[in-house]
Amino acid sequence: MAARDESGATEHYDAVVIGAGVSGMYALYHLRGMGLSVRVYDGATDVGGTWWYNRYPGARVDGPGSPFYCYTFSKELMQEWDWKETQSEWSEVLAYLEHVADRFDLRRDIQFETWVRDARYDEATQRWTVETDTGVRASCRFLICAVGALSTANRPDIPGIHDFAGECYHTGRWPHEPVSFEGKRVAVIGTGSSGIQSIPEIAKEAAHVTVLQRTPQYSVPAGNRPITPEEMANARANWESFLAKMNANPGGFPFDNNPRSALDESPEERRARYEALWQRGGFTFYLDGYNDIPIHEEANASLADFIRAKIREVVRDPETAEKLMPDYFVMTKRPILDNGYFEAFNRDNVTLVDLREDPIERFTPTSVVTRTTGEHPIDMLVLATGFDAISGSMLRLNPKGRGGMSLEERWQDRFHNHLGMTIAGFPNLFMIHGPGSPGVFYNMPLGAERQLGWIGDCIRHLEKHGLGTVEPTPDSEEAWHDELTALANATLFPRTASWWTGANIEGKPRYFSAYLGGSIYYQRIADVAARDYEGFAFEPAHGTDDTRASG
Ligand code: NA7
Repeated sequence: MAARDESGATEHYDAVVIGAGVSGMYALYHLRGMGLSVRVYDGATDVGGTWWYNRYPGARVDGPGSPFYCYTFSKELMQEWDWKETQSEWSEVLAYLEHVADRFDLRRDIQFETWVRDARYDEATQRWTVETDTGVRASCRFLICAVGALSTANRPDIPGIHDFAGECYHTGRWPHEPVSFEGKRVAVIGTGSSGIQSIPEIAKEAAHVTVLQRTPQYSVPAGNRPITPEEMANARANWESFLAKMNANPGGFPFDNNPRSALDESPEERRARYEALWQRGGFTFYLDGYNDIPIHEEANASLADFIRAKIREVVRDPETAEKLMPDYFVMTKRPILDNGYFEAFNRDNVTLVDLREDPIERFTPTSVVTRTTGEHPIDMLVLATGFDAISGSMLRLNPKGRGGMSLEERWQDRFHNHLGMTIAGFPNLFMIHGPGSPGVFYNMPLGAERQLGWIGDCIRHLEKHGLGTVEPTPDSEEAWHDELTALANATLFPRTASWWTGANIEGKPRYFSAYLGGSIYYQRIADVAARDYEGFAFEPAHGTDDTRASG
């Protein structure tokens, strides 16, 4: 049980975890296993985080997929869960996470429907105080921010949008009640993963779908298929060897990426390779291509040209096909998988509006009005407009560190951090999948486990040496920034406007904030720990902490 103060107004824990998604659930499991008292807060009614919110039609795992998008900490869990498809639907991932919550009795330490609205550090007590919208106040030594890299919805501010009187849904905040599209005229803004997954599904039912596209995208057939009992049996029987491969692979999946350069092969050989991968579909299309596609312009063009030719082949109307032609370096925006996206434009009930030549002027209560084609009457608006990604949820939490300094102030020009987990001036605060970490470039359940392994060891280090706090030095933050910038600048990623570079949110610092080193990252953080947490500053514990929970 947690300790309570005499008035009962503040609950005391060793650690508070904000967020009960994939990362927060594991944070609870791991820290509780270390004997810490832990409380998790989440605004939702149950576990799942991003999978709890993103239940729009067509929402599926759109990375390398099942059965390896999963926790690895429990071999028994792996042995008992049957994944149905390679690209699991949101409901399957959510069922898995609910099973994990049951299996490890997580819910008893999670307070749902509770939004953390403030987190403040107190230098005298070396503790954080967390305030929630339900009136619960908690104090803790360690604040674990598992707030999600893709959870703060980006809602476009378009004139008249609030006057629109029809139904309006953001894909990242999809209603839990069934949404019917039948007989309705639906406009979808956005053609990222969420738009591209949902448009073909909406088109099957709606009277008409108007796709409002700002940036045409590359997308590849998802290649979704059932996972056979033999595949599941193989994954179970060889779990250790899969795990070793996952830990060694740059993205955290058990694949051997093609190590060859696209420029080492002839155009015919390249086309043959791309064609075979296209027929198979799935995220490995991008990974198995060639190792220099995200690095070398010419290698990149070979894949971009191949996908553009595919779009021209699939889309029957040449004018629509041209509007759908992407023109950035392929893979430098989040690579997309689809189930019939380009095919949807061959339907009579789907229209494409190219916002680059025909921008939205305004909404009326019953329509969207664009500059050239004028009024498009609609009954429903779907905002597939993405997220204030990577840093947005930390800034929404806006913790206050030493001297009351807010994260908003600290991060005005850049997301200062060390190792993607810690921030100078914010002692004992740890981020999971925050800026500066591999985050969305890595298998996220596995990445969370590996970061929390490091955080747990760091907490043990404090305990062992009677230390009260840990935080990075500003110099180590600078060095980390230089390291991740050098990695990014060796690729084509920073040259494209994307949510990876903060370009989708007005006023956001514009730079590539993820650590692109893949598994090198885990070696780097292990090395820092092995060198007695080089780059970190510690404070001795202030006397006896009599508010420490009993565990
Ligand atoms: P994304 O990838 O950020 O896509 C958002 C889309 O919305 C993208 O096409 C944007 O165009 C478009 N957008 C955003 N704001 C506007 C405005 N104001 N007007 C027109 N179009 C706009 O988000 P997703 O939800 O699709 O995917 C995010 C991740 O979630 C993904 O990795 C999946 O794993 C799940 P832009 O490209 O910025 O020109």
